[in-house]
Amino acid sequence: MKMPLFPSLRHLSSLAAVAIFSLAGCDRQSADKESPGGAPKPGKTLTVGFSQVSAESDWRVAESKSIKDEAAKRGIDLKFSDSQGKQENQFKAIRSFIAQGVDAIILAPKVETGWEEILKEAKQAKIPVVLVDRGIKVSDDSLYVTLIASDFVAEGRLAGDWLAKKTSGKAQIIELEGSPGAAPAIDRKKGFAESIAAHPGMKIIASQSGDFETGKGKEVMETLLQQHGKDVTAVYAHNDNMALGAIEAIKAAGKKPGVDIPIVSIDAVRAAFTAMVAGELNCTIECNPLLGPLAFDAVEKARKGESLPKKTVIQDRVFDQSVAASELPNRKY
Ligand code: GZL
Repeated sequence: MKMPLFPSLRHLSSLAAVAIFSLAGCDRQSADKESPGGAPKPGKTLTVGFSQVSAESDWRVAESKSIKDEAAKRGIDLKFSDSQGKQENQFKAIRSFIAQGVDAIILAPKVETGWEEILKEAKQAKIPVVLVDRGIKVSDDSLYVTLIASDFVAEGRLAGDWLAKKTSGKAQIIELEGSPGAAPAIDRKKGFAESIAAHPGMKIIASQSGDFETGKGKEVMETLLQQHGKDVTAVYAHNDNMALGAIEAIKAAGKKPGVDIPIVSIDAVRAAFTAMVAGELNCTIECNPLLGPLAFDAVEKARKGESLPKKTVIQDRVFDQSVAASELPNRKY
């Protein structure tokens, strides 16, 4: 409201009315946020903001669907924001959620770092933040309520252990890495390296990011085949989509993926099972994206002021060609 230099009685009374209303509003809002148990008012629809990385992979698409389906099932008003792979856009989305006064925020963080400031703003606004899928590095872990994610280091180790068995501990490996700075890329690299360190005959001869995307995975594999085509004997991809891109590149180079060059990847999306049935992919380590139910359980617990573990680790399984055909019909994503 624009106030004149010398306010009349009329202006002052309307100013007072605005002040009372907004205080009441603020009081009501903070009451909503801090009401005993924090439970939303009976009949009040819960509003939750979800900041998603992008739609870069089958895994990501499945995760978004799980969150949206679960919100619909619970009658929750979901504000969905796709950041097109840019952390800056995730900051913008979270600021918008705060301005809208959402009851909670679910965040799938693109990268591990840079979250202190924006999460302090959410904490200031008394809006609980639930992390799904990827972890972050912050000095104060009270800035988020809980993290629901797989153990990416373990996934990398499982991939390395499987490849060691498949190649009897002798392999010249091309590694297709996920997005730079993303927890799964950092930790899957770490776990795989730890596993193959036990096998002197296993060596990573080249490693480059394909950003978790099929197209980039293909491009990177094409380039690395030009440089290392004569030496490479196996491929490790941080996700199935990059492995599918690599399969295309290997075929274009006149070699048989899964036969001349065994491939192990991570996610266990349906397309990976189809590739294993076709003999073009050898093994995929599951990384379950169906996080919607757990995410909203955490939101509802946080709203009621119930304590939550700092991290809930999703259990993952290993699938190879021997089980691909029988498992394919059971795949939910
Ligand atoms: C894992 C997730 C990764 C998937 C990729 O939790 O962050 O990002 O493995 C996705 O497919 O792009």
